[in-house]
Amino acid sequence: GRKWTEVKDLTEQLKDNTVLIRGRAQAIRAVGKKMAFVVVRERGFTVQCVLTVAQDVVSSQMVKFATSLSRESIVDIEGVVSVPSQPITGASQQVEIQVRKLYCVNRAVPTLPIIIEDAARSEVEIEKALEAGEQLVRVNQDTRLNFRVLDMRTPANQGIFRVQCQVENIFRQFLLAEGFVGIHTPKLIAGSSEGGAAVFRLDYKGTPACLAQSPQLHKQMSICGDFSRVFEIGPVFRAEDSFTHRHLCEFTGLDVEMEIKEHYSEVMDIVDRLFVEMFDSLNEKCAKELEAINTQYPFEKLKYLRKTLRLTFEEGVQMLKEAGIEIDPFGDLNTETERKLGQLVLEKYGTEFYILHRYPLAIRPFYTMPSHDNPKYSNSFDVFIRGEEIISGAQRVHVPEFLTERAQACGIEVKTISTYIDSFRYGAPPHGGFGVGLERVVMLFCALNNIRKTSLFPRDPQRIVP
Ligand code: ATP
Ligand code: AMO
Repeated sequence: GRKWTEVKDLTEQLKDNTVLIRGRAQAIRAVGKKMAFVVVRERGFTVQCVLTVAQDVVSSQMVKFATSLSRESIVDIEGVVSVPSQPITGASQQVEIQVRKLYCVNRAVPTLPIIIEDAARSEVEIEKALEAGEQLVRVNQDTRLNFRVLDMRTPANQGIFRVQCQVENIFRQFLLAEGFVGIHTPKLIAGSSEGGAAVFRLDYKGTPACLAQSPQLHKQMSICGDFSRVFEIGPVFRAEDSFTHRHLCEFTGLDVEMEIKEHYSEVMDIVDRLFVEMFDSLNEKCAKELEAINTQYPFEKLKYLRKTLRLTFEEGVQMLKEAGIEIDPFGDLNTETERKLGQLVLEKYGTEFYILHRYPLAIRPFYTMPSHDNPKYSNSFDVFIRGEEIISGAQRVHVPEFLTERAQACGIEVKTISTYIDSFRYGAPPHGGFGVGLERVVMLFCALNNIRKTSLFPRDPQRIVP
């Protein structure tokens, strides 16, 4: 086979070398009849290719052919790397290719619903361009999602989904190294796993069933089956009614469940070490991807401490109170008070990543363990990035009689979860765990304003295509 060079690897070191690349014709520009420029993009990186009519090297037909290419067509280009005297503005790579051969591998249609160059610009750039009277089609979120295959091609999106992959990778590698076992639990289940209304109901060969709202029940049952420490990466379904910037109807859950010896802080210790390692690794290994995201959606690097800050819910309520915001000390935070508390924590402790624990029992799911010293509180926690929740976790009730009582008190139809409750009758160790929303981690690490940006093909209350 022939030797191919990746666009991202085209640097000055290759000056005067002949290279062969494959990519998309992102932009095509003719200069008279004797010259043409084709910007070729491969996975978010771009290089300017130059065709100049010269005897025995480039014919005028070839220049004409180049200018007839439709944007986004796949092209193979062979040429010589050169270093222009002036910096290049329209491409990521600072070298050019003097084209010798050009093949069109496959054509795109001539009119596209999204022009990648325009879709890749930041809001600030778009404003400037429009002011300067440039012709530009501003693409809104819905158009982007309707034509996601095109939208995905922007450098920022190429970055986002590589960052997402790394989050998942670190999650897995870290937990494997800590002795956790990866499992897969069923997504078709008999009853709702979290209680509440946000469940997709379906017909399971004549029996009513649900799509799993979390792996909660089965990850706990795996602990009863002696897999002392488990994790799962899988789909989670929530029939959310509200159309918000951070709720999807299908998302990817990163779940953990583990035996605990003495205290639910053992679970928070895992969160702490896992996420510090994850953020370090993202900053180091995904520097290029983060830069690409930052170019389109400018954001400040996440501020986090080497040892994650832990505050009790009571302390949080107190901090809000001191800032003049009175909330019910046994009620839940809402989006606004969560954000406000995030701000206060940042001002006081200099971190945008922290754990809030010992939540009021009344606002937690039925399987949550009450605090032994005060049953109005619970051995539970939420974790926040930039004032928004990314994780919920807790110690669980492991005594079947008490679990039944708690389920009833929370209005759960006990018979739909009887096999779950029964699994605690054969001897169950104390345990706890947590669930992370993958899309939320990426959204908030990069300070993006909408969870749809971090879901490849988002499902929300109004969207089930593409
Ligand atoms: P999350 O908390 O992120 O929604 P969850 O599954 O735990 O995940 P809920 O328990 O439904 O979700 O919501 C927790 C908080 O999020 C609520 O206290 C509520 O204030 C806030 N929230 C949920 N939906 C909305 C919404 N549509 N608009 C504003 N705030 C919302
Ligand atoms: P919870 O319901 O809080 O907890 O969900 C865990 C995490 O999942 C994410 N998340 C969502 N992401 C996108 N769209 C949604 N609609 C959505 N809902 C939740 C959030 C949230 O923190 N079984 C427990 C976890 C446990 O205790 O182990 C649970 O499901 O990031």
